[in-house]
Amino acid sequence: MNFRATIHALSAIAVVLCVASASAAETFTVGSIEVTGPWARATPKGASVGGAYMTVTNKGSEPDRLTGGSSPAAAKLEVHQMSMNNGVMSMRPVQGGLEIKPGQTVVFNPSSFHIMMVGLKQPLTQGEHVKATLDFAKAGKLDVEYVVESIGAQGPSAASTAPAMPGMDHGTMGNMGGSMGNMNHAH
Ligand SMILES: [Cu+2]
Repeated sequence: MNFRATIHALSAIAVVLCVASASAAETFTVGSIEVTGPWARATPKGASVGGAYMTVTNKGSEPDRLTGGSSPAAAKLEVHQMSMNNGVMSMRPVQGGLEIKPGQTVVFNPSSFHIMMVGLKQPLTQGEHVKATLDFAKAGKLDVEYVVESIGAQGPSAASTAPAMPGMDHGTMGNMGGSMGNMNHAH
């Protein structure tokens, strides 16, 4: 094998590796609902809540709603939305669940919709997998597994290219009853 052939062989390997990591996101399906690439953020010691994210697609012809869920790792799972009010980032539960229209894809990420794991039984540790069951009004229950990424992660490690959003780290919420800096948590 001459030098040029070796280079070609190496770049071919690099391409294969890229494709492999990009398609590593796991997909979970129930009825017309497809959940791709679930991930969660590691939490600091003592945190009572953690954020979990994913992409949800409704491949059916009727609307569905994600109403919440459960996990052995937390007391309950709620659907939350981040929003900016008068320059202050706050979050609130999505009342009645989040509607996912036919053909619609909703991306849950640290700056908009997220699954809030409320009442964490232990900190979420980077690298671990957290089992959870999501409740869809129409499609029913879907078992998924969240891969825990670093505390400041903006996405799953295969796609962590989202811009950083300072001041919005779930970790800063700490205990919901305690000081939350500029984070409001509407109930
Ligand atoms: Cu939240």
